[in-house]
Amino acid sequence: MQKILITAALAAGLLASIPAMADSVVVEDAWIRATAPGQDNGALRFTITSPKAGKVTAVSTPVAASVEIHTMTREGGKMKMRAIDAVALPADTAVDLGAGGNHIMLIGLKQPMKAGDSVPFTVTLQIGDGGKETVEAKAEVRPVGGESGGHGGHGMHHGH
Ligand SMILES: [Cu+2]
Repeated sequence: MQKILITAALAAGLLASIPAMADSVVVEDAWIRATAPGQDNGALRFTITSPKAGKVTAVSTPVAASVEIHTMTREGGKMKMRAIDAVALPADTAVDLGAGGNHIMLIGLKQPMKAGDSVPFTVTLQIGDGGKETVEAKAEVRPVGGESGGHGGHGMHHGH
């Protein structure tokens, strides 16, 4: 275990030292908030950096029936969520999908998200006017309460 941790720390240090030279899309800090039994929606958060300008057009994961990219807008004094087609990625800029009202909604969870679990997901991007690119990543499930407020009651908007 200790050996793995040291290797990971070295790798992280190496990546941190050359962020501007990355030539592929990087997904970091991916996590999902743990859900209660019976809760069928969740939120995935991650930071993504693309060396070239593009956009995130889709996210998928085997643990949810569908995944939507959501944004929060203020309507008549209330915050509302709505699905959007894509999130723009400026070149070489870390975009936090979870800040600024944007978030990734997991709809129809097939199992509860338990703290400590690792959940695979795939991000589909369109780079420039060119073709599609997919990036595989994993999200760590974190216990409820580990984040600062503002997202409470999220599931309420998605009740079925
Ligand atoms: Cu949402």
